[in-house]
Order: sequence, then C-alpha cells, then structure tokens
Amino acid sequence: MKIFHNPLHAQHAGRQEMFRGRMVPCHEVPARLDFVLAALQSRPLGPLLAPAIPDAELHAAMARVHRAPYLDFLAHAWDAWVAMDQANAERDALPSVWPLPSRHGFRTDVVPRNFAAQLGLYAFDAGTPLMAGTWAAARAGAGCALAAAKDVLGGARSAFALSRPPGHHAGPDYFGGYCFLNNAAIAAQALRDGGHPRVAVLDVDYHHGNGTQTIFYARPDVLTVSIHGDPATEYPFFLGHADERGAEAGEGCNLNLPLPRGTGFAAWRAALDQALNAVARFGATALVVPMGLDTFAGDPISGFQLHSTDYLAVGQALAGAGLPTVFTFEGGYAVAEVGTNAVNLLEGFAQAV
Ligand code: SP5
Ligand code: ZN
Repeated sequence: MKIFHNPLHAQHAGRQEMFRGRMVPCHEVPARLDFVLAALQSRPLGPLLAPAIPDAELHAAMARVHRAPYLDFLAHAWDAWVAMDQANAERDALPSVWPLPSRHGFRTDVVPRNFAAQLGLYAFDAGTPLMAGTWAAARAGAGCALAAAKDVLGGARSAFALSRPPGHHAGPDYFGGYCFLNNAAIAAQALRDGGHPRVAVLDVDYHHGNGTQTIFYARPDVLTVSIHGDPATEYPFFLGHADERGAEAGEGCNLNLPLPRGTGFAAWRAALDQALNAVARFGATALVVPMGLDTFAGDPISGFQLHSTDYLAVGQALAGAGLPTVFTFEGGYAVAEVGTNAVNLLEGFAQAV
C-alpha cells in the first residue's frame, strides 16, 4: 500500500478553538500525523510518497466537490484577515457571527464585504481556526487524496492519503470540525471520474461525516455510509440522524448508523457489518474510507470504547468488501496512540488482502 503524505501539513497548526465560551488548546495538532509516520517507520506498509499533482489538475479535482466562491475564499482568506487589521497577523482567524442559513430570512446569497462576516458565511463552528498556512496545507492534502485515488485507478488494491487538516466535515462551500477541503469526497469523485460507476464512502470516524453526506446527498452513483456518535448528543449535532436517507435521485444512497456514547467494540462491529452489507448491496466498485481513530477509548473528545487491537479487526473486515480502497486520515486525538491505531487498521486490511 502506497502512502501519500503531506509535507506541508505542519503549516496548519491552530493554537486555540472555542469551546463552551472559552478558548482551549486545539486538539487537531501536527503531532498527530508525526505519530502515524513514526508508527509506519517501525511497521512499514509500503512506500512513503509526497505527491506532485499539477496545479490545474488539483484545482479541477477540488472544484468537482467544492464551489468556486468557497475555494476562492479559502485561497485569499489569510490575506483578507490580515488586511482587516495588521494585528490579525498574530491571531488565528475564527468566525463570531453567522447567518443561520435558511432560517429567519438571513441571507446567504449576498457575500458580505466584511471579512469577519465572510468567515461566518463559510464556517459552521468556531472550533476550526484558519491561519497563514492553512490553504497550502489543505490544498496539498487534497493532492494526497487525489494521488491515492489515481493510484487505485491505476490498479492498486489500496492507498492511504496521510494528511491533515482532516476533511470529512467540510461541505460544498463550508469549513468546520477542523476540516477545510473534503479529501474523502475528492477521492470518491476522482474514482467516479476515472471510470468507477459506483463508489461507496464508509466513514468510521467518531463524528458524523456531514460534509461528505451533503456533497453526495442527491447522487445515485455515490453511496455514503457513516458510523458515528448519535448527533442528539455528539458533534456535529445538526446532521447524522438515521432518517437521512438521501434525496432526489440519491434517495436510499445515504446510510447513517448513529450509536450512543459509550458504545463498545461488539456493538460497533455489528454496525460495521450493516455498513458493509449496504456497500455490497449498492454494488460499489470502489471504496473510500474516511479513517478517524477517535473511536478509541482513550480519545479526549469522543465517547466510544474501541481498543488498539480492535483496529486490526476493523481493517480485516474492511478488506472483506473486496474493493479497491482509498483511506483518508480524519480524526483521532489521543495523540500518542493515533499512530498505532491507524497502522493497526491499515495492517489488518493489508494482511487480509
Ligand atoms: C475530524 C474530526 O474529528 N473533527 C471533530 C471536530 C470536533 N469539534 C468539537 C469538539 C469539541 C471538544 N472540545 C473539548 C474540550 C475539552 N476540554
Ligand atoms: Zn472525528
């Protein structure tokens, strides 16, 4: 399995996120990726590569799942933030005003000139700081996802896009949940565009993959499945319920499997079987796995009870789908264990193939 890693990831390093009225240290830190690299060094799964995708090709792939004004916003966000106030150069950008889209008549069809307002137009939380290197890091990460998809299109059984910031909470035109560009969606769309007629996304992060769901919600050619903490109590709260089944031509092509906080491996594994059955019934010819390791019992912000050895079994079960598979790197905030857990999952997959 080739591993496409993002050499620019550390340019995105948020200091603080807003949590219940105070600023707390960011959970989504550069060390997460370094621990995965360290685990891969002691248990190699394949060559480590830094992808080189031409600008035009990368931009076209991002534009297949994200709207042009949003990509433009991201590309210029840091400069606009500093232009508001030179003192902003020392601060991460975070929104503090939102339009409550589709409620109470607040308008989202007019992009405000005020940049603080633009942050609120394009973000859905105040936990996702944007800084000078965010665009470069996120963009290179999308390149990893695209390179992994191309490798699989070229015949590889699997590939791993090892990048941060993560992606599965980012929607067509919004960021949040530590995510800016939806790497898994970019990979899934690239697999479609490369000739796979039906692609499945099976999201195993603790949090609902709201961005991916929304991007493909009306699409009959991409199945989105997510196993996650019940949004009644867990982030992202406003999407991820079991009754969201897809829309229009995509009716029936979204499956949410919410589980209560405290769920252990036996019940989680049963949900994975349900998810894999749906992937098989759908007739997918390729699979994308947004791989969050925040289902780990030791995760500081999550509530499932998986243990490190369980991830070997998760990888093995995923391999049972028998599909060319792209893995992306999503959550997982027990930093010292995230490398072991990620490599356990990938090794479980590789050894079962
Ligand atoms: C990719 C991913 O896993 N994103 C998760 C985003 C969750 N953001 C909200 C988490 C708030 C937790 N803050 C806990 C502070 C405890 N001191
Ligand atoms: Zn997560």
